[in-house]
Amino acid sequence: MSAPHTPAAAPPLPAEWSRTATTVVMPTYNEAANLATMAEALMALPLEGLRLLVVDDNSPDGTGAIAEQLAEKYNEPGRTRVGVLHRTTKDGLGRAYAAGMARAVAEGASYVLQMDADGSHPAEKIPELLGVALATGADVVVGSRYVPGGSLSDAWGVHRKALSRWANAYASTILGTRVRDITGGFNLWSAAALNAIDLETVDSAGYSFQVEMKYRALKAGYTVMEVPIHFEDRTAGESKMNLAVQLESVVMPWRLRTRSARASGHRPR
Ligand SMILES: Nc1nc2c(ncn2[C@@H]2O[C@H](COP(=O)(O)OP(=O)(O)OP(=O)(O)O)[C@@H](O)[C@H]2O)c(=O)[nH]1
Ligand SMILES: [Mg+2]
Repeated sequence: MSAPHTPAAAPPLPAEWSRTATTVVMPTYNEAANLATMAEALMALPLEGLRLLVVDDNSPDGTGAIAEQLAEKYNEPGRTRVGVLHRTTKDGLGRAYAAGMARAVAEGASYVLQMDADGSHPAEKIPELLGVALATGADVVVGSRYVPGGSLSDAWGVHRKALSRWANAYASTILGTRVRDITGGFNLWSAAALNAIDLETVDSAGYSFQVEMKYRALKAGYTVMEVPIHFEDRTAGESKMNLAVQLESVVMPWRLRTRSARASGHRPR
């Protein structure tokens, strides 16, 4: 007798698409409680070409060593599925992403996906993001909390939700973009877009990286598509958000706007 058939939540991608070289770049700082679960969810996806690159800033809780153990667990001779980029000091999420994305492209990724290590971003949405990129030719696909169908964790109170919405509207308005989730951190990039953005010159050390990257992509003429996601509260561990990175996020949209106006020879609006 054959095993009962459980329908998949979503149809798989065509086999050829599932082999696309896609690297998930995951910055970590003290994510020992979360990393193994994240890796397991990613490695179980029906995406043959998927790799994980952990970018660890010498986490005191031993996340870097856990990442090495995961590499040992999932890598096979001739097939690297998990890589680790060790950096010496905590240098901000933006810097970790820029280094990891550059490494991923140098190692041959056609697409790079940014993803937090804390369980906030839904791994099961990755095939859809990749499918949208491949089907439409879009070079940037945003996993979006703020398009219809997108949502925020119910664990977030009214104030936190309002602050997140406000921060998003703030950056979008100053920069005059129509991206609904410009602050979001679950985004897929083509290697071509990353090359055009020139990661080495990205200014943001912290969370404003998300805004700066999308703005640079738009300015370079790339289309940004948005796919709805549900954003969960972090599963375990502590937030790394602090006043310095929040201030950078307040100032950065103005800086980007001024710089862009100067480059095009116009006075800032
Ligand atoms: N390598 C590296 N990773 C970082 C740094 N700061 C944050 N991260 C990672 O970036 C991701 C997002 O950071 P979070 O602290 O979750 O920030 P957040 O999502 O805005 O805040 P909460 O989810 O509320 O905790 C996580 O995977 C962090 O471990 C850093 O300086 N270096
Ligand atoms: Mg988080």
